[in-house]
Amino acid sequence: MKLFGHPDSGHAFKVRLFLQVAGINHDYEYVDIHQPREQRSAEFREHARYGEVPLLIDGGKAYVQSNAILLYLCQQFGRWGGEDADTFNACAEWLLWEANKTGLCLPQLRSFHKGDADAALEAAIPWLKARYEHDINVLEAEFSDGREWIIGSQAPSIADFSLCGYLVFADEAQVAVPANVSAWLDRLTRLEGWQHPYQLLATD
Ligand SMILES: N[C@@H](CCC(=O)N[C@@H](CS)C(=O)NCC(=O)O)C(=O)O
Repeated sequence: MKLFGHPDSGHAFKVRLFLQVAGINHDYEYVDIHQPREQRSAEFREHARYGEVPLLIDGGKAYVQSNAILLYLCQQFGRWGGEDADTFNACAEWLLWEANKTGLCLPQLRSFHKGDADAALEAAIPWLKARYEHDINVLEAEFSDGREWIIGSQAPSIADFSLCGYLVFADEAQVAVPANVSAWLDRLTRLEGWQHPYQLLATD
């Protein structure tokens, strides 16, 4: 299989980190998402339905949308959330939560503070910060029972990989990470295969 990504993309990061930690053999291609779409490789343009990273090609088929790719992969391997229907559903719930909660405030706060967002975003910053505060407290409360991984399993699941996609950029988004979430992020960094997105998704 082959993954297309970019180091600025938390969406691509969650998929590549999963592939690395799970030890799934794959090729990786850097896509310069800061270039106009028509300048990206023909293979990428042909398969990336929405023109975005991540794109996964497996067995000649194209898979897009980071959380949908994670759901596909865990089912393929029957692990990391794909063990049984209940585990899969628990993961799916967290992936949908991520897309609509931390995934809908952290990337925007980060873009704003990095200076690569539209100036119009400034008016929404207090709203995005309030959203983040609410969402991170939900996550913090989840981990208050001392469990190591979000669905309570012995090993991380795709839900952990999804949730960390943009939380690893909390410093760039200029938001605080509370203690339980911070400890969980530290656990992720100790997994074999862990690398920061700027290394893991670099050009070479
Ligand atoms: N909902 C999508 C979001 C993907 C996305 O926004 N990708 C961005 C990078 S984070 C991208 O490729 N931007 C370049 C472009 O749209 O041309 C997912 O979960 O994969």
